[in-house]
Amino acid sequence: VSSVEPLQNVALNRETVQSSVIAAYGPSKGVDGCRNGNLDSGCCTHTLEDLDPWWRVDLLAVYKVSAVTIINRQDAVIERILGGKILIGNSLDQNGNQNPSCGMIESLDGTPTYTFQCNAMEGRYVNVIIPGIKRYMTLCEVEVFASLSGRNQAQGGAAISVQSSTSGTVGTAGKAVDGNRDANYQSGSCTLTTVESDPWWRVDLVNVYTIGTVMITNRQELENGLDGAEIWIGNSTAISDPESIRCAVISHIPSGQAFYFPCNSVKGRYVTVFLPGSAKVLSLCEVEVYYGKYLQFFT
Ligand SMILES: [Ca+2]
Ligand SMILES: [Ca+2]
Repeated sequence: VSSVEPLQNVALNRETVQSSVIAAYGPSKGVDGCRNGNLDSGCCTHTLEDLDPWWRVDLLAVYKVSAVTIINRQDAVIERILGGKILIGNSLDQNGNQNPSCGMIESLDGTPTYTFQCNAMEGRYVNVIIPGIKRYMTLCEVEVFASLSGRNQAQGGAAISVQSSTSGTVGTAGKAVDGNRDANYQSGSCTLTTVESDPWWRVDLVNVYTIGTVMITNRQELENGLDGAEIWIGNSTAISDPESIRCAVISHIPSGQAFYFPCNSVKGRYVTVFLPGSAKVLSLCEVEVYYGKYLQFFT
C-alpha cells in the first residue's frame, strides 16, 4: 500500500534574515505560522527603505520545492509587494539573491495570498527580493511546500520497530515510525520507555539500504531528553557488533524540533537510537531514515 504524503511547510520556524529591520518586525515573523495580514498583529516582517530589499529562510537541507505561498499585508500599502521575486537555490552569493527564480508578483489580484508553483526546484534557501528599486518590504508569512528527496524507509512497508521497554500503553515503539512528527506526547505519536539503564529503540528496515540521513523529532516536554543519544546503523541488531557504525551522537535537539543527522552513506538494515546512562527515559516522536546521496547537509 502506498500513499501520497501531504507536503509540509518546511519553512516554519526556520532561521531567517532580511536586508534590514524596522522595530519588532524581524525576519522570523515571516515563518512564525501566523498569517494575519495586519501589520499591527505582530505577524509580519518589515525592512527599512532599502535598495533591493530582501528576506531569506534557511531550510537546513536541500528540498524539492513544489510551491511557495506569500501572504502580503492587508492593512495598507499592499502595492509595495509588486515586483517581489521568489528565489530558490543553494548559493549564498550576494545573500542568495542570485539563485534561480520561481516566480514574481506582477499584479495585485485582490487576495492576500500569492502562490507560485516551483516544479520541484531544488534548494536549501528561499529568498524573496524586490530587485531594482528602493522600497520597504513586508511579508506576513512565507510558506514553502516541499519534500526531501528519497523515501523515508522507516515508515510503512515492512519496517518493524522495537524498544527496550514500554511505559504504559501509548508510547509503543511504532509511534516513532507512524509518519507523524507531532511532538506532544499527549497526541499519542511518541514512544516512551520506562526509567532504565541504557534504553534503546530500533527499526528493522528489512532490506539493507545505503543511508544518507536520519531525522529525529524530539519531545516537546523533554528539552534535554535526547542529549547524548547515539544513532547506530548496522546489519546486526547488536550495536556492539564490530561492523555496526555510530553515525552520530546527538548533542542536543531543542524540544519539539526535528533535526537531521548525516550518515555518510552507511549501509545497513537496522537503525538504533541508544541512550547511554543509568535512570534514563528514551522518548522519540519520529525517526525518519532517508537513503541516497541526494540530500545534502551543511552543518
Ligand atoms: Ca507571520
Ligand atoms: Ca510519531
